[in-house]
Amino acid sequence: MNLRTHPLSSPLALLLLASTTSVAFGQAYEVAPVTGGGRVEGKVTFLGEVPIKKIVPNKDEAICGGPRDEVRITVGADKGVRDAVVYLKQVKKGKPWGAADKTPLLENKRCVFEPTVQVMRPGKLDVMNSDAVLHTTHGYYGGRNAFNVAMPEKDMKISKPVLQPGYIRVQCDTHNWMHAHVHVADSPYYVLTGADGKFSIADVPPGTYTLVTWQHHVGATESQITVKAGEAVVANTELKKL
Ligand SMILES: [Cu+2]
Repeated sequence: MNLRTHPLSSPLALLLLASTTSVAFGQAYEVAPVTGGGRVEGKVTFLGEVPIKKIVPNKDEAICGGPRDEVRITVGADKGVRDAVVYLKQVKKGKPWGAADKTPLLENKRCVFEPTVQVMRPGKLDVMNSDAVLHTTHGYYGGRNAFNVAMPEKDMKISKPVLQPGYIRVQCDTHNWMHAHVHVADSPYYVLTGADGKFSIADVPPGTYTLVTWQHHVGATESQITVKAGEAVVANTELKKL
């Protein structure tokens, strides 16, 4: 398999790429019967030393806590990477989105975003403040606003429409160490890796695809895969931080 790290894997380049591709390839996904669907499965690993960032809260310490180390890549005992976004790029037609789950939630909790990484279909995103301090949840598609929600009260919840596929970088404008990552999918062919780093994407129409593995510290890693009717193709990805 031809595995390569995308040359535009710096965060800025990735943002530019995400915003331009979603404009250039903005056609809506079409649900169509899948004949002889196959599966893509594999494991995302990181073998290097886990990168750490020192977090030093400088306000609201009673709720936000004190200085601490934050891992930039969540790696399990078997080197599996949790919360990598794995998806097939720009699939034009295929399986239905499936039954709608509950509205996705982005929670501000003890001055950390939960979840830190999520993938959602286009739709509503609930933003919630679970702390008795002001949080200002600000999402960007590249340099453009996706949403900007100031929530001064505990238990406030505000629903925002998030309709454009692409990557949204989220920060808190009140607490500069708070970051989250929301991917708005352009097709149902996506998944978030579990704690063991494994993933599986089912009902893929036979064909050749670009498989993208995105992790917020590493960026995007792409590989070409070919799915044959009724078969599973194994696509393991080892993340490399350039
Ligand atoms: Cu905040």
